[in-house]
Amino acid sequence: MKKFQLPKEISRSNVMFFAAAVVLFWIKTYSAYKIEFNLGIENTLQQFLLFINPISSALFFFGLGLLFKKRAKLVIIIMDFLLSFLLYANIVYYRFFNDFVTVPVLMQTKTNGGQLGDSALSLMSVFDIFYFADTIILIVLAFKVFNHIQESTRKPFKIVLLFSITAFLFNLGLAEKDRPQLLTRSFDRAYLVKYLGAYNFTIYDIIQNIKSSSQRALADSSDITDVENYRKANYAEPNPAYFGKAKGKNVIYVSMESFQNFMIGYKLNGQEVTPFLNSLARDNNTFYFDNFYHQTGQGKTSDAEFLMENSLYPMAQGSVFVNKAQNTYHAMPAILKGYGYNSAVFHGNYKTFWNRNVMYKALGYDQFYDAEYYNMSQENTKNYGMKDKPFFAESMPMLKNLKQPFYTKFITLSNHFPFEMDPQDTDFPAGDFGDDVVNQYFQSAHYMDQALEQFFNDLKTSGLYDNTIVVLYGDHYGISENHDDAMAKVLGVDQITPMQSASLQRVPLFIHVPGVKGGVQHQFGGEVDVRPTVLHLLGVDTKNFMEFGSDLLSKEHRNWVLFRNGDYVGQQVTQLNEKCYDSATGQLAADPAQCKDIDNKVHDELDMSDEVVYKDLLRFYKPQGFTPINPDDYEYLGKGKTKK
Ligand code: GP9
Ligand code: MN
Repeated sequence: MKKFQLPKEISRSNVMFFAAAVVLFWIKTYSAYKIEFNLGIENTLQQFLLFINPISSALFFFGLGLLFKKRAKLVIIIMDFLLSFLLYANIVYYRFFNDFVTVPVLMQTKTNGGQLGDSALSLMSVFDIFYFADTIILIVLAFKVFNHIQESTRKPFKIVLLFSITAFLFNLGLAEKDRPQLLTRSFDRAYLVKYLGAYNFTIYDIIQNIKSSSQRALADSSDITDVENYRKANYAEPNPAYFGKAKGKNVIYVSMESFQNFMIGYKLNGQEVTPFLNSLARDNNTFYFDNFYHQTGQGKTSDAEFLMENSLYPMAQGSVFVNKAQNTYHAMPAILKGYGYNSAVFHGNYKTFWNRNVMYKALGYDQFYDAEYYNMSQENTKNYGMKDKPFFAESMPMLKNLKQPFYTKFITLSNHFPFEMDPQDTDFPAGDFGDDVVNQYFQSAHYMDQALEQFFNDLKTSGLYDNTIVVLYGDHYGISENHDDAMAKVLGVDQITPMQSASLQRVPLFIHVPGVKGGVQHQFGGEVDVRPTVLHLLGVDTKNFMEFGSDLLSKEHRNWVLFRNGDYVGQQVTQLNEKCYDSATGQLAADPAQCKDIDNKVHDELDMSDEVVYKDLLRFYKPQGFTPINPDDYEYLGKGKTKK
């Protein structure tokens, strides 16, 4: 029988072999996405992007083979094997961690093999050979079909490179359309994989890590001295009336998603939107701060968390949770560990969002109850995850089981842009301001308010209430400047002036301390100031910590608050977009030089904080009495999972 043989032009063609490799690899990768990963595809565009995203990397890496003549097929096979290996490593890692392999994971010295250790084998199956099927087929093809050496001298690499770049830009363009600032905000690895693919994600991750470690490498221990001096000069003594008044009590933080201060006391057609929080603002044992501002940047919720727990500023671009999770921190959970506290976060979204599962280890959180611990049914979830009512209800038994004293954080979600509610979840009328986003905000804020009331009631029933201080804060604005027209109607003004715009960055802060007389507080402050305030209430001396906040209850509290963009609001003067305003009148200040003094401090402070974060300076500093934590000691495996 005559052996099957392709025409010679084909059998020796590197390009045909290359094309076969691209197609096989593409199909394999797409199947792996569908079989192995839960990427939360929400619409046809995302489905399409998932389908096309392997193309650019396949073209590029296999295209490298076309730089060679005789060895082209061999190089393509090697590339195919390496990329398949990377994909498979992600698959095995994902089966256990629901996450993707990153450079830091690989670099971790302790139990490696991507932290999986012995259990890696148990996560593999013989059928996984499928993920190398294309490599095997290519080897067979190279021997049996494309078994002639190419003789022509043509090297079509440049054309393939052009195709690869075009495919990538097309992919990225569509992805940015669906998820703006995908690369700069980089909130979730799963998103990057969904939109750009597993291979492009790895490249992105490598670039990010090189950038980050080069900044870090240039620093040394003398860099911390300036910060130390600045800190000493700006330290505000605790107020003896409050210092230690909540000593030994449990601590609960509640991040109120996108909740702005204008809502407090606001009535829509005569009806209070947030009656529970309004009552809290009048409560005897609650400090309610009504000139309190968010200071977040692109890292949104995670930036707020960072500010509250480290009293450092987030980054000007990107998210510190995502980009600087390998740094050393002296964060609240770690500090309080030294006082016998046990710490946990509760959040009804998946743990990789904002890189929380990595960052929380650096902060020293003992436990992270993420989506895996909740019933994420259709009915219970909306947008990013759990609706607030089932979230708090399901969290309660877990909270009650915690060893006391505890330090915990609850991150709500329902009041998130675009504030859409399922009809059965709201009995509150929408606004009528000619803007859906603004109109719906009243309904979702009302729902969150009800959920918080339920949570407080549950705390009372559980007996925890009297022994717990509760800190509630709005994480950042919810309504952006794009909705100023509607907001002018909401506030009953002609138009939103720059001063009003700044004032809309106020988020409420409540600190409920059992047995301590609170009251409405008008001092100016921001998220950076919460940590010293709370630590002082708990009787913890903060003098030796590298932090930038100033205790809101201290008699020495500085009465101004800066924004991440360098603007600030003060009691006398306010500087916005390089213009100086009189804070009382909202008019431009008669003498702009009045703004200079605080302006200098704002820039010094942001620069110092950036030094600490970019150069990872806390690794050179050990506060007196503080026992550093080791992130490798923490593991959030998820419900019911134990490490072998
Ligand atoms: C998601 C939640 C919302 O887990 O924190 O994120 P945001 O977009 O507000 O940062
Ligand atoms: Mn948020």
